[in-house]
This record gives sequence, structure tokens and C-alpha cells, in this order.
Amino acid sequence: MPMALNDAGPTHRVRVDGFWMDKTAVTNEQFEKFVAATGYVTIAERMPTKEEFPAAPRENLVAGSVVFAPTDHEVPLNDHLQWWSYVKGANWRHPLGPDSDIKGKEKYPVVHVAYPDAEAYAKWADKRLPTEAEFEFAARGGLPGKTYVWGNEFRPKGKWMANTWQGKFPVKDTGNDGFAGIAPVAKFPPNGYGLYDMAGNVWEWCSDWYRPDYYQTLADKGGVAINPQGPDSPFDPAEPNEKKRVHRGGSFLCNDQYCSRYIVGTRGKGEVNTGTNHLGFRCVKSAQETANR
Ligand SMILES: [Ca+2]
Ligand SMILES: [Cu+2]
Repeated sequence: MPMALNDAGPTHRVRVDGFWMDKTAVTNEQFEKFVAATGYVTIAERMPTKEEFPAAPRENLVAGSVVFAPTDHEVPLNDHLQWWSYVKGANWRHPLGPDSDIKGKEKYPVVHVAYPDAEAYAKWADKRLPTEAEFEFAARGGLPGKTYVWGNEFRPKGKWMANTWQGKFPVKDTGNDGFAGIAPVAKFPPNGYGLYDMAGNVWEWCSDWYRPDYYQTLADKGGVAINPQGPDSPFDPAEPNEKKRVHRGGSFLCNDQYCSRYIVGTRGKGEVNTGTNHLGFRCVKSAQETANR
């Protein structure tokens, strides 16, 4: 399946200590509470500076974020810039750009959150972001070794289990699963641990730095990795100057033609200061920490 396997192996054994996880991705309504309480301004809402982006032309130094737009014709799938673009004025309150808003979308996952934004929210909520190992353990919901977070069949008895893309990518999402584009949280069945949307809808930030060879490193050590926290530093050979952290879960754009990373165990990645309209997050809390209060 496309993009599913290149960095997801080798299989290795991991143990994680007990933790609690949010049942859903953080919603617009929840993020609004955080912003109202703290006055926090997300990275997408801040004016980028010449110091931060010395190579960028001055006219591009405008607050905004990265937005998906379908193409009007079939395109080769080797150039993602055909469907992703930087949109001035796009941010969590305006997910598709300045003319869009989140009225009536209180229960949708908040998007256009960069890693520091997600971290700030987690800190405010007295929680933290999951490690990649925690995310995968939670996503599997007690079903080790299965292809999807719900089992081995994509549509058991014909039922849609996650919000993904149907139709020709990236031209038209036919929305056969009930949603063309993003969906409110918890519209599909929860996994075995009662967690919603652990695959599809929006990608979610994990706290690990991204390296494609991290699992090889763990496998080479042998034995069981206890609470792995990710590599010490980020490295993506495709974009060696970008500092990336792990994304997990896949999104409403995932499909069997281009990117099938709704498959559990597969990995995503993203530059830490970059949000998009298919990237959100949820928080966790260590069981030990919860018990101590
Ligand atoms: Ca869909
Ligand atoms: Cu995908």
C-alpha cells in the first residue's frame, strides 16, 4: 500500500507504562477555551520574520498556513505542491483561508496547530502529548498485529470505520464514508480502548523527533524497548534541514492510491512549526501522575 511501509519497520517489541488518553482529538471548542484563558496566539496567526526565514521573499512573510485544495484535473502523484499551498490568513479559526470560519464546527478537530501550539495546549490542560509508542499502543486498542485499529478488514460487513478519502485523489473526494473532507470527532466507532478516530480524519502530533531509521535502531538493540521517547534529534533525508516530529493516524485525505497511512503502525512526519488543515492532536497523561493527585 502506498507510503505505508518505507519507515514503519522493522517490527520490534515495545512496552509502555500505563497512561490515559483523550477519547478524541482536541476540538475547536476545547481549543477556544484554552485561547480564551491564556490569550495564546498560534504560530499560523503570527507574522513570520526575516530572521526566521532568511531565504523567503519579503512578500511571502505573511501569517498563514498550509491548506489542501483538490485539483481540477488528474495529476501525477509525485508532486504534492499541486494540492498543498500556503494560504495567507489560514489558521485554526479560518481553516480554509480568511473567508472560512468555524461557526457550527465546535466538535471538529482543531487544525493548523503547529507542534509548539499543541504543546502549549497540553501544558495548560495539565497533560502532555503522546509518544509515538504510546500513540500506537493506544491506536491498536488491544488488537496486536492487525492491519487497522479495528481489525484486518477495511470495511467489516460493509461498514466504514474511519474518515478517509474515496474517489480519484486529489481531484474529487466522493465522501462515500459520509464525509468529503474533515468530519466532527467521534462520528465513527471507537476502538477497543474507547478511543475515537485513531485512524483517519486528522493526523495527530506525537512528541518523538522523526527519523526514518528509528525502528531499525530499536530492533538492532534487541529485547523490549521500554517507554521509547524517539531519537535524540530529528533527521529526514528528504528534507535534511527541517526539524520534524512524528505524526500518526492518517487523515481524511488518506486513500489507497497515494497515501494509505490509516493503516495502524505507519508513520507520518512534519516540520514542527508547520500546521495544515488535516493535522491536529490529542493529549495523554501518565497513570502514575494521575494516581498521585
Ligand atoms: Ca471521507
Ligand atoms: Cu495519508
